[in-house]
Amino acid sequence: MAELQRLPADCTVDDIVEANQRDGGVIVDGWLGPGLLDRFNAEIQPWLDAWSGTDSGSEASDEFLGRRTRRLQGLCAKAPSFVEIMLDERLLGFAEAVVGPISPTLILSNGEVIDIGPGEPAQPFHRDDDAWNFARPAAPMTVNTIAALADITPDMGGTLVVPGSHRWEPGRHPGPGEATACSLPAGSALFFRGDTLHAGGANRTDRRRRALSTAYCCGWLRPVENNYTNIPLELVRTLPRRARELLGYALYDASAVGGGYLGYYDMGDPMRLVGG
Ligand SMILES: O=C(O)CCC(=O)C(=O)O
Repeated sequence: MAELQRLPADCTVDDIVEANQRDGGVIVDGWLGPGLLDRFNAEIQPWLDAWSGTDSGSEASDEFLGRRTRRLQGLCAKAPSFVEIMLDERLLGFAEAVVGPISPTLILSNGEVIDIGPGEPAQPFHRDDDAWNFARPAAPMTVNTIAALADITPDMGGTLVVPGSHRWEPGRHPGPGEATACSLPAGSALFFRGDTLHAGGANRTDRRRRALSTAYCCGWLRPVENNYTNIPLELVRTLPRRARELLGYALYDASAVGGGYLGYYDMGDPMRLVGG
């Protein structure tokens, strides 16, 4: 089985980019130090305790997210130390190097705690860029990191990665032995490109698998007008449903045409925020 390279915490952005060019992903051991990890874990705990189930407004999306998996978004609001994580220079340098050829700026695509519960099956293999499956860019549109918030072993749902799959033709599926399951001590992280096949692994243990995904995408992955800031929510709530959908308050579910899911409101259906 092909394994991913492991780099030390004091590695350079170039080391991360180079390993990604070759393998599609790399592990940075000790990416998040123990102090930051403790603070972040303490900040998210009440939110994890209050989690009320997987309910994104789409059955297909719920299946993909996992019904036994607690997920949190809106992390800048829920966990102040997330700001420190999203500003990490190794992460930003990696994102700029990978996405830079097709976008002069970045935008946070997703900051998400992914806490896989016992008995959760593995996700289907996917590429993060396939959320925008109609696009044909000359470089990946996204990069992602999966950081272990507590020790993660392969049998707990360690991320499955297919090394080299960023160079595969579309439609090729990994055969037996082509994927590797990440083993990540707390604080270590997988750094990978948006065109690399990966999946959350099956959790065959009685422990939860707690990880943080921090993903950046091209700054142009949005409409010309910022409908979310330009129109007050109180006004949006008074508009016809079709108008609310057209302003972006509908979950984008392109699973029927080979795409992904976009626009979650706190892992749920954004229409809930503006009147159901
Ligand atoms: O949790 C993981 O290890 C990967 C999750 C993932 O790829 C996803 O939810 O899209």
